[in-house]
Amino acid sequence: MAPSAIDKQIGNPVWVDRDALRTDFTLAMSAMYKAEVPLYGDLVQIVSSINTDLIHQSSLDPKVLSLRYGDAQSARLDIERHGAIRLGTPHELSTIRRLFALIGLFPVGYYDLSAAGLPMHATCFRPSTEASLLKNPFRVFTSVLRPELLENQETKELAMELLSRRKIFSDNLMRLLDLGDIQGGSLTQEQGRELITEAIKTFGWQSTAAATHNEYSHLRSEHPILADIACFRSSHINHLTPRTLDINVAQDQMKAAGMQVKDRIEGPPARVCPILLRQTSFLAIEEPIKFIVEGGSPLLKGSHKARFGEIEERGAAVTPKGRKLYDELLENAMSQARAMTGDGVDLSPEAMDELVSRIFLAYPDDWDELRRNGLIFCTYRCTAKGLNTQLTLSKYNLEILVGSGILEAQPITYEDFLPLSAAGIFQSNLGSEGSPKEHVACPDEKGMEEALGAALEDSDELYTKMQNDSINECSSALHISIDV
Ligand code: OOG
Ligand code: NI
Repeated sequence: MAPSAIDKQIGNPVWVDRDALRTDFTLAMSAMYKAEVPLYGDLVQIVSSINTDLIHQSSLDPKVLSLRYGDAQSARLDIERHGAIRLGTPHELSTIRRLFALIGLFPVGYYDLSAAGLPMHATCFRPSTEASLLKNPFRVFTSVLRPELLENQETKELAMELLSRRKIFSDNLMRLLDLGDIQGGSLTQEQGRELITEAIKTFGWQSTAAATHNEYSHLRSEHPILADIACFRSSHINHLTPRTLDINVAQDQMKAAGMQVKDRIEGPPARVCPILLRQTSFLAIEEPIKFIVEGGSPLLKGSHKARFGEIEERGAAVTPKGRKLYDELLENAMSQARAMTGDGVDLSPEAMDELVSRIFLAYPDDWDELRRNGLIFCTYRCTAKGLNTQLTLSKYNLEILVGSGILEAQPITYEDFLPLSAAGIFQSNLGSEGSPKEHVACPDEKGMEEALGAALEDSDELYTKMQNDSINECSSALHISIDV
């Protein structure tokens, strides 16, 4: 029963829907980013016009359209798919976890960035149920500094000192998080509105650094990412990412619009049946900032590069078997590239694209084949024919049901990130694009969970659950059991 005004008066507050709150949050972030980084607004326009053209392309069979673009027509295609922040301390990370939980985002997956030479690791805060993803799939790639990976003791101490001094969450935000805890993870409409206003302050740009120019330069010389993480008063969102339905066309149009674009599209090559995700971006722009000066004003003028605009094309979620094949082929391409060039020399972006495409010919590119080989996750639903067919046995094999048109399969959209692509995106914005140099990987998933104050969810388990739930629903609707 819908809660009434009387309920509110007698102390039964009406809780705001978390998915709706996430949409308000996404829209507020988008408006803020477009206002602060006008080039990003141009990017959104490019993507949106390409998407509209593709969706309305009358020559495409609706079935092909739906297999290829999945949920694109039902989900909010015009809303951003993700953003990214870089945090400095366990306290910042656990506070972000509390904040994101209130808008239905939960930490899923572990991304080790040490293998790419970055002193950080990351998780993806995202909706974890199908219903919630359908309402708004916005997620946040959240990385956090691992000071133990910094080699220089002095730099490490400086970074820790700067981070311990900064306060990226307002008192009002902290109060709302406490309220959320007391209220069992829910907020009222009014509290939700306030939460968004306060959260936007955490993710907005603060052009006056919280460090001197000397301190900034010191951290930058150890690692450019360190200056970005430790020298500012907010945890500025460093990009937002809309979903494009054709990233190659979008990349060309970005170049034509005069944007400085990343060398290569990250991820798998272009395919008939897209898998995982492909990403590209316009590179971080140089923005004016001011440094504090010891002893007070005046401030010293300078500049900083952090914020960029990214786009992504999403395909099907692959199973662990499909992922293994993806990783093997990518590794194969990279080792061939290394063998073809000398030390410190990279293949041209075009030659690398060509090499990757050739090696990926070994990855099946047909929906049925991908599914039958157990390379992708799918949801299943009964067709009209299926619902009207008299099934005589009590048990059927899934493949037979699909083959005879009783059930149809729909690839599940990939909702996560790729560590190598993420590293490529980081590097392109730090001015060190090229094939990633080899580093010794030292993942610390447990350390991440301790800092979070929560366990990480496993994305494969979430996809498997979506797949199994759909099979169970078909089973009930047809009154049969289904053998997988
Ligand atoms: C995050 C880079 C990774 C992605 O989509 O993989 C990323 C960052 O630069 O902080 O955004
Ligand atoms: Ni990104």
